[in-house]
Amino acid sequence: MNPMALHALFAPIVGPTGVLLGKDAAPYEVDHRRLYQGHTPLVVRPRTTAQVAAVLRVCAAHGIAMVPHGGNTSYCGGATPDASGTQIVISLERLTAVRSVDPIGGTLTVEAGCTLRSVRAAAAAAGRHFPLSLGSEGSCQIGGNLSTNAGGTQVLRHGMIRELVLGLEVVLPDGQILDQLRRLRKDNTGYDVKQLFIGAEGTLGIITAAVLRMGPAPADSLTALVAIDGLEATLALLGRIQSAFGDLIETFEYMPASAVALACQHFSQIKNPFEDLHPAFVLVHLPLPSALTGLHEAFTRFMGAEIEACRVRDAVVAQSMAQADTFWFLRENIPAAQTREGASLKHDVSLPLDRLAEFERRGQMLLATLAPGCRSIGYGHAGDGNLHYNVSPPVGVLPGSEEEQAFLSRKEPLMRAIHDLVAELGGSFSAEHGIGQLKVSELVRYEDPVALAVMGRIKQALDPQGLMNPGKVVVGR
Ligand code: 2HG
Ligand code: ZN
Repeated sequence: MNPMALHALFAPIVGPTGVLLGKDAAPYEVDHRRLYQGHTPLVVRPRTTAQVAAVLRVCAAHGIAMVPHGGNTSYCGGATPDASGTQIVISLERLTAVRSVDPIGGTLTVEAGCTLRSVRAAAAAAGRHFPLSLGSEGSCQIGGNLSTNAGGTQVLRHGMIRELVLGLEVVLPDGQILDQLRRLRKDNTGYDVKQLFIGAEGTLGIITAAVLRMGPAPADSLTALVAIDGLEATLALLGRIQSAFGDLIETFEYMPASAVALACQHFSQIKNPFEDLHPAFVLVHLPLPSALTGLHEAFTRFMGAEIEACRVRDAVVAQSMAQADTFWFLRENIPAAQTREGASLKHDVSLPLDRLAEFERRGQMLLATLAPGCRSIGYGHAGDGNLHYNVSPPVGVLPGSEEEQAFLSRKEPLMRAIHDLVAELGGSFSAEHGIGQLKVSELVRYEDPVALAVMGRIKQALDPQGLMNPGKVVVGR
């Protein structure tokens, strides 16, 4: 169907400002990593769940394929249409209401287009805390976070976003509204249907609103940067620090020297707070409840003993919010630093914790054989077993150069070797970034065939016409 015919179908539902054509649609046609350049005849921007439902009914009646679109921060092209020009984009950006806040029950009912930052601000305004933390919080939207089952830097304590959801509202491919916006901690009423849509990347329906769990707002917090020998020592520290401080440990992020050096190089405001560039660093964060006093002193004593016993090399506890922010700035800008450095190959892997160090060791050996001289920037959420095992070309390789092309040509064999190693060690090739269009063939290769068949049957049952985000996650099933 041509853009004007589509315009005539959808403008009456969402109004003239609710549809975008031509160059206005361009930002919705490319993913933020610029891996995929698609083409869409029309972007539809509903304002209400009823409008989303009406749009989906029209799509179902006319066989129009659609791509749900949030803040466009997918690492896997999950929200980008293909190049056929037949898939409309449905942007949730105008569904931005905070429908209700329940400070007693600790819940927040928000619409899909709210940015993560605005959700966290709404929780803070209610004297609570929404414990999902992502570097992209200013632009990513909660509907996208839910659709990809987002992780981030607080999974160790709070789990992936799935564990923060009590209720969901979803528009199904036929336009029916699934209303599961209950605010209940206990609700064993048959299959937990809403779970199907969390992490489905918009292939089964469009999430329009959610009931989220908020936690208590911390009275105080402690942020520290620890210098350490490497990943093995880091994981040993995790066990001891959890024994000492239990679930107070919210963030435990691993950064090898290669990652810190890159961040310092590309962001002049980042300074290594230690005199030396140690082999590795750990960012530790604990929100502190008001009734538990003396934790700062206990943490300082704990770290002193660790240094004394040569189990860690050094540690700095932030003395102010501003200093804590500098530690967070360092961690959160490693991906941006790697982008500024030029091309890189990303591997978003997770391993059982007792296999993580072996993965890193054997990964280095693979790299030395398959891509000699290349740099592994393997950092991330070590506390929950998720490493971003990203690879940059040798120092000095310029963006756009022949050397960079030679580096990129190693992508497939390197990825295969790394993902095979992950599979051998009982890990996942897609820890938190999802499948999108980037990792569909990896899913087919590594997922249990029975699980793939179940996914295919669910897809077929809910979206028999195959109109919801085609080409993503469960292609050809
Ligand atoms: C992070 O943890 C993000 O900073 C990005 O998940 C990771 O760029 C990446 O690979
Ligand atoms: Zn991450």
